[in-house]
Amino acid sequence: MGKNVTGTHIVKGLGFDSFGLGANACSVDIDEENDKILRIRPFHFDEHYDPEDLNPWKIEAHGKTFEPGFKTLISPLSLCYKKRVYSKNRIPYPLKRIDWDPNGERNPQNRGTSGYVRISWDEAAQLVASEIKRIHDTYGPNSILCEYDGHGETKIVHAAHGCMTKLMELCGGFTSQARQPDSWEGWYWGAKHIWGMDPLGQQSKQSNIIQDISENGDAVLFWGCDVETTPLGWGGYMASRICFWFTDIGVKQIHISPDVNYTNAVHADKWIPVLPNTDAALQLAIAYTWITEGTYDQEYLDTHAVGFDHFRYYVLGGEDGIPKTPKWAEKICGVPSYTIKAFARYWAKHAVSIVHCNGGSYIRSAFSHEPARLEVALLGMQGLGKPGANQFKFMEWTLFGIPGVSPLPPSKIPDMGAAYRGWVSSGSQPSFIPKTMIPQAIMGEKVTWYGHVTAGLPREDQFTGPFTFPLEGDHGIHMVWSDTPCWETCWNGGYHMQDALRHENVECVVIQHPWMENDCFFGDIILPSNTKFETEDIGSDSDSGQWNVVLYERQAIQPLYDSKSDKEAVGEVAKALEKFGGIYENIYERYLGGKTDDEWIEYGFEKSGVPEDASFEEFKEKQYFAFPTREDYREMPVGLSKFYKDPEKSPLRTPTGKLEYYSTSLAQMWPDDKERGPVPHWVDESPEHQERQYLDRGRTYPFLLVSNHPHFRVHAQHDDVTWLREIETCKVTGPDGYKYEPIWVHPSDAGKLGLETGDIAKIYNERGGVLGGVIVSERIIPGAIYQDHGARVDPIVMGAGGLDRGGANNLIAPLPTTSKNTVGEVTSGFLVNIEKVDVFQLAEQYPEAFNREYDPDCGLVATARIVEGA
Ligand SMILES: Nc1nc2c(c(=O)[nH]1)N[C@H]1C(S)=C(S)[C@@H](COP(=O)(O)OP(=O)(O)OC[C@H]3O[C@@H](n4cnc5c(=O)[nH]c(N)nc54)[C@H](O)[C@@H]3O)O[C@H]1N2
Ligand SMILES: Nc1nc2c(c(=O)[nH]1)N[C@H]1C(S)=C(S)[C@@H](COP(=O)(O)OP(=O)(O)OC[C@H]3O[C@@H](n4cnc5c(=O)[nH]c(N)nc54)[C@H](O)[C@@H]3O)O[C@H]1N2
Ligand SMILES: [Mo]
Repeated sequence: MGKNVTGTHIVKGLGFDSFGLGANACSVDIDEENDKILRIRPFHFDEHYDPEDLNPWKIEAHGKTFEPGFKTLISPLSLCYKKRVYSKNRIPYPLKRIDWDPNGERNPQNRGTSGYVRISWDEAAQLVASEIKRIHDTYGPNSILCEYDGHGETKIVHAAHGCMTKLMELCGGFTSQARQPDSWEGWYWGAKHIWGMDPLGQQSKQSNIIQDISENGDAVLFWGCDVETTPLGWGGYMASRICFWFTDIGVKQIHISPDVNYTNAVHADKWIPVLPNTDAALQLAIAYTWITEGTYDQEYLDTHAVGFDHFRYYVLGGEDGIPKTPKWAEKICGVPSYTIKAFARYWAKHAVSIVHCNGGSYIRSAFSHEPARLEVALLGMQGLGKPGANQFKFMEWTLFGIPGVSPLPPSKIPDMGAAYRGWVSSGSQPSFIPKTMIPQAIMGEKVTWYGHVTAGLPREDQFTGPFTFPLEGDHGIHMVWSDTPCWETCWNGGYHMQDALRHENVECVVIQHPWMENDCFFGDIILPSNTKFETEDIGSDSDSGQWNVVLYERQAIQPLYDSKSDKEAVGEVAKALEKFGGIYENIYERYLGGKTDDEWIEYGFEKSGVPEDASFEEFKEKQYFAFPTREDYREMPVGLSKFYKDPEKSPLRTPTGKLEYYSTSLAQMWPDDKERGPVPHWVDESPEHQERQYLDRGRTYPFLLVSNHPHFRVHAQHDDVTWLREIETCKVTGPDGYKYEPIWVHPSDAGKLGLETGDIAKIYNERGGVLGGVIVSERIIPGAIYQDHGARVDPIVMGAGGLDRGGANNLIAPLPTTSKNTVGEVTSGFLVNIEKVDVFQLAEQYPEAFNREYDPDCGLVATARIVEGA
């Protein structure tokens, strides 16, 4: 015991949280000296526990054994995090926009360009409180939009997001920005109608699937899946270890994606390049091959499915006269017909499981419900649930706290909900707006949609509505309060959000954030919040599948500059509200919930699932509590094996309890929907989306942009981390010394376009353009262009038709949602063109943008925006 760690260290959970539940897989030990973070290193589960007492699980197959390790397999993003803490882009103190005068001219049109002056916390809190009171009196509480969902540091008592909603609820309500099931839009809107759930891991059990594949599987199909990138913040490198294990025991790994991502470069036995968001065509051609060659499991479908005849009719061309042959698919998806046939035949003969992290960026493309449904359709045709043939997810294994959701043997999942101080569920507010429709709603458009648009709700929820914003008698949005200021960088049609935030409807924008980036530039009042290193908290580590622990997270350093935690920042506003009396009376105490931080931590520990006799004092001393693996883990049913064995006794959550190749509920609800009909289809276009290369628009914008989750960032986070920016492929240094966001272009396209590695180019469509630095590479399929999602906005021209230097390509993503009756985001797999630019000429044309203070090591710096009081 204690063999790996010496000296003092502070334990922190350092993953990237989805819903404030604090789960992560990247706990770290921090060495601190003289109030400085010296280094961040892996955390050792066995520091205070004997490994044998923790009952290590084992996976055994082909004479080999796979076991958990005893230190966290943390990602570079976490190892580098001290550079984020000490970033030159930290907001040092409360700020007010220089030309925003609450008693005079508010100049909304200048948001994004104006400078800021330093103010005191007291003044900042008074300003926010007065604005809340004024908006309440003039328009009512629903005129305040709270943007509070999103990823954040894994904080519990000092919640990264949503503290303001606790306060606003006490003030009579607010309009909530509803969390999308963004990560797996296509699954949510599509797969649910064929098998009753999102991807398998999300709602149902996937226990023991790795054991099952190891014993019975021939191949794992990575369909748009980069386990060396996207599980890092959630599952650490466990997924990577599992890929090496598969190689070790001879389980083949087949990858389908437009790019050579960080996983197929290392682990793939076979890579099948496909054009972005054309997977549905490829899937239909696989179904065609199986149907015409008689190599699918009709007996299984007879007992486990309904409506297969409708599907077969469509695939064979009965409905539209177009048989979905491999030749037909080849022209759309770029995969040669012989490859499609060979692949379909291999699959039919072998036990194949499909793995996702969250689905691949095409799951967030136009009509994404179709490829998601088609994947389940294919799995069903090969006897879904039989040994070696399941689907599983490689990350967020404990997201909804469902036992058995991890494909690895689980222990008890700690529950951090009791101590959690942020986030009021978006569904709890009568006035809410899907995140994808925020810009239009702010600009005064009446928006309508179906469903509560939050992950985890049952299928039927998609049929509730229509919902509308604004509610009858309400007055639209007049104030925005955001603790997640990266909408323009992370969502659909970002340039419209720039227009919305500068719209005259919006009288006040309050931002609460540690770093000066993205939507922060549009704030009128900016409250500097801080990182989890600067506060004391409780947390958990449970997503790696190794060990589940509850963490006592001591404060590592004093708050930097004049910052406060999000909880404390909102607390300041609560105090300032009290002077107005009435509903605001005693509101600070009520906001705190009757406990000090310490008491919340203790309460959280007691309610987390630890045994009743576990001592809080011992927990504080050891800094963690570890749960042993559950004794009965080998008995837990594998994935959908129970459904496979007896669909009557273990039905799916569809209306018939079976796989629905024809969805009667979709047919009844929306008989005229051509985009998401009862049977999954290939969809060419819709009035909102013409994103196919072979359509007219494809002549003007001939390339499909792939915008994956960034390897070197978590969405909008970490773009300022100096150590990551040093990596050669992380940024491309332009002739002007600016570090541009990389764009991958295939050599054959680059030749035609006259582009070379190191050139600066503009990716554009009618919605505007973003710059980037070219890397000519065979890592991307010809006809597609690749640029990561999430680079920081650095505006040259703002608003629709604008231009951005930072390379935040969500600015030019389509604003319309997935399809007619679904409101998912469309942020990847859309059409663009690309051309080389001369940055010196642009600098002459736009001196203000090109002369902004800038440090190539960090990128944008906070002081660039501060005009007085620095
Ligand atoms: N092009 C493209 N776009 C996409 C996707 C894609 O595949 N391609 N994927 C989509 C998906 S799946 C998702 S989940 C979304 C993610 O979209 P978001 O969840 O909106 O993005 P994050 O960058 O994770 O955002 C969180 C924000 O919270 C801030 N933050 C972190 N910790 C704290 C804290 O303690 N306090 C405060 N106040 N702020 C904090 C971060 O700095 C950041 O600004 O993006 C979507 N957008
Ligand atoms: N480092 C890092 N990790 C993250 C995040 C991050 O921002 N950075 N974000 C987290 C979040 S919120 C989520 S939701 C998950 C997302 O996890 P995923 O949805 O799995 O991630 P993506 O990067 O969108 O896509 C994964 C892979 O899909 C492939 N792909 C892209 N387009 C297509 C296509 O049209 N067809 C096919 N077949 N394949 C395609 C690409 O090879 C890409 O590498 O990641 C999480 N982890
Ligand atoms: Mo996500």
